[in-house]
Amino acid sequence: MRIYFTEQQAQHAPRDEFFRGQRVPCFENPSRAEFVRAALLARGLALHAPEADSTPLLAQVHAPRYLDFLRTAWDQWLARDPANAEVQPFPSVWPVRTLRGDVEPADFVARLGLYSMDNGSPLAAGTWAAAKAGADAAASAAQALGRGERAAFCATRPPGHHAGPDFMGGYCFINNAAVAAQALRAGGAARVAVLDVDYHHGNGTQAIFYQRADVLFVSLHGDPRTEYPFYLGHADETGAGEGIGFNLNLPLPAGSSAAQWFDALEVACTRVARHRPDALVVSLGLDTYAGDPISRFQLQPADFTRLGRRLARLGLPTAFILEGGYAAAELGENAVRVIQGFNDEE
Ligand code: SP5
Ligand code: ZN
Repeated sequence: MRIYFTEQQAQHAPRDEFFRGQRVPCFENPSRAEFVRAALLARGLALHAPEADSTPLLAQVHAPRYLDFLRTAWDQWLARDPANAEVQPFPSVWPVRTLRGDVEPADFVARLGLYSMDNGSPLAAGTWAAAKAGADAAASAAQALGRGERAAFCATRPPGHHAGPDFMGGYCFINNAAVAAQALRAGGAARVAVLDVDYHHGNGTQAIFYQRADVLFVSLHGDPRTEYPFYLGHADETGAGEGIGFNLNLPLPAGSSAAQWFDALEVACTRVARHRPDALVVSLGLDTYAGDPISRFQLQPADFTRLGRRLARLGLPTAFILEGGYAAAELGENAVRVIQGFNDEE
């Protein structure tokens, strides 16, 4: 398995986020990737810097005006007031129903709201650099599969699966799983499947591929009636237009056991296999872990080995993209378990 890591990840380091009415240190922080790196190195696994430039792919999964905003957001924030270097911008107003999203406001915070689904995705000076490097890793993973690698793993952050065609959200800015899927298609895969096992529904990935039959999206997640992202991820979302039948959501109640979760994973894997994909992208959130501070499933460390084994049995070229997982100190070991389970099954 070819593993990607990038030092750029550390440049996305916002200080704090809103949580239950307070500002608390960001759950999604550089230590997550550092713990993963340490666990990988401790197993003697080699880490590679991305070789690919994702630039042409970005425009295939995100709107140009969103990418322009994201690339220049921090400079725009500083242009408003140099003292903003020490201040985190947050959106405070959004173009919900009846308001217009087609006209970009001149005001920076209003633009930030236009391109955000929540106030939970703080920007920092190096957000673009880190997110772009993560997307480069996703493109590199796809390229590695194209060269005949059995699997690749992107130990990158920030995560991506909540980022939609033209918005950030849920700690996500660029949809790395979508970049990988699109890169695989460009590299000759006729059909691709994205299997999202993060605790939270991958609303961004679903939205990007909702009208397409070539990229199947299957997600296993906390029921959006009670869990973030709340406004997408229900079982009746099955695709639109050409994509009808190519979206499968398997919401599970918060608090679900590992047994319930693996039953749903079987359903997911069966649907993936029926698609007969040429390659698989796994949105690997490890926030299904029982010890996760913001999520409510009950997976134990050994369950991640079992997950890796099950995914290997699909027999597909597989690109793993790290998504969530906020028990940072355990994140590295849990990621390694997925990799070892996958490799052991070979
Ligand atoms: C990639 C990813 O995992 N993003 C998750 C974003 C979640 N942001 C909202 C967090 C809300 C947490 N609410 C916790 C309630 C605990 N009872
Ligand atoms: Zn998550």
